[in-house]
Parts: sequence; C-alpha cells; structure tokens
Amino acid sequence: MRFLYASSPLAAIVTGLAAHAAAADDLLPTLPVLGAPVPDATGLQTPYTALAREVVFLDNLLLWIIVPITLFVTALLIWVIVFHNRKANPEPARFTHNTPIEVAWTVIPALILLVIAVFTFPALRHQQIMPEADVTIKATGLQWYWDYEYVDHGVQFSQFMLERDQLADYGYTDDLYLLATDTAMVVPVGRNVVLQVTAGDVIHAWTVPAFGVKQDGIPGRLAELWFNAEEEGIYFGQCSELCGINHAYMPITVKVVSEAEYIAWLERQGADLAAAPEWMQRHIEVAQAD
Ligand SMILES: [Cu+2]
Repeated sequence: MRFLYASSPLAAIVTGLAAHAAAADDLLPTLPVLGAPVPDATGLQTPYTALAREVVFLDNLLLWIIVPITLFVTALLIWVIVFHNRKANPEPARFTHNTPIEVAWTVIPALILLVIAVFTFPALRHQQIMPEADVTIKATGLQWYWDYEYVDHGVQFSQFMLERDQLADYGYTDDLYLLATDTAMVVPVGRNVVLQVTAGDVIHAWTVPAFGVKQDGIPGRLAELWFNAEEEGIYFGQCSELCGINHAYMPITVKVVSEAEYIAWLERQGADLAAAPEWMQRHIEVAQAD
C-alpha cells in the first residue's frame, strides 16, 4: 500500500511519523560507531567482514599494479617528447615492426590481467554465492527511504534519515548527519545475514562500505547479498544508485549486537519466533529457563 502513495510528500511525512513512533528502540545497548567515513581519510573504510577485507586487499593489489604501469608509461612519454621531437631527432626511423617488443607488449599485459583475475574471481565467488542464512532480511529501496522485512518473523519497519535537530534524541552525534536514521537494521554479530534487495519505484542500491557489500535494488527483481559482521557496533551506508532528487537523503544504519540482544530486540518488535532457526531456539530456551 505504501508503494501506491509514496510519491505524495504528505503521505511520506505521515508514513515517516508512524515509523518514528513505532520503531525507535532505546533498549538497544550503546554501541560504538565503527562503520562511518572519517574526516580527511583517503582509503576505504576499515573492514569488519571477511568480504570487506578481501575488497581492501584487492584495492591495494591493484594500486601496486597500476602505479608502476602509470609511472612506466609516463616515463616513456617523457622519453619520446624529449628525445624524439623534430628538433632532437630530425631524421625519424622508418621501420614498422619489432617482433620481440610486439610479443612483450602482448604477453606482459595478458599476464598482469591474469594475476588480477586470479585474485578477483575468488572474491567475486565469495560475494555472489550465498551461504546458509542465519538471518534473512528483505530491504526495499523507495523514494526516499528503506523498508526492512525480517521475513521469518513478520517484523517490518521503515528507515528514514534523521534531521540535524533529531540526532541527539536518537543518541547520535552531529557529525553523523546524513548517515544516521530513525530506525536501524539490527543483526546479530558473527552470523550470516542474507539480505534480499529490491526496490518499489526506481533503482536504488543498498550498501555498507565497512561490510564490503553493495547491491542494486531493482523493481520487480530480488537480488541478494550477504555479510557476517565481526564486531558489535553501528555501521552506516548510503543509497548508491542515483534515484531522484532526495537520493542523498536515504542513508542506511545497521546495528550489530550480540545474539541475545538481537533476539530481545526482535521480541520487542513483536516478532513471531515460531519459525526461529535452531541457533535462536537455543537462546530462547536459555532465556525461558532463567
Ligand atoms: Cu535511492
């Protein structure tokens, strides 16, 4: 139903207010902000998943390959400009073929590409082949907010960006403006989260840089990404597909908490835990025994 009236600004505000009221959760533990941009930084964000570490490694590897190539080509250009201009070299050579050089400039780039492929394909495999899910969540991008559905537990809520004057109320510092949202996608630490990504109007993209994941959400299609966050904390991302005038104002907040906190949070959202997977059942039994 929200899909139908999401284009009306008034309806979006009404939906937003409802979400504010329903899903702000003060009982979650205070968590450190781990996944956020750092002022004056130039590299990628600190990785907090195996996937993200692989992405950072690939990025560094490519840097080590492209810097020498760039320097070599620049040196060749300078050499040609200095020693083979009309003044320095009035009588240019007329030959057109040099077999050893032609073999070299075919074989060496091919080998370089092969080295890049050897490291890239395993990383792609790890990203694209879904592990068995401990948690399955569906994220739907909408103009201009995110909807989340914990498909096994009937929990559903929206996620809107916080305005500057709302940040403190939600426990965020001012520098998290444009990143912090009213609700957070809450997931357990050290568990495989499979996120189904789609969209309800135009193409959006769900991403959290510290997890090394980015996936387009396309209306009518269900794509998947997965991650296993290694540390409890707060992680931010932003819609990464230009999706209209407020594209920059639909950030993503993920809170990674302990398994027990995750289950307690689900219960506070009115979750149906009948279909809870085995790892959750164990926690629930322990909690009931206490
Ligand atoms: Cu978007």
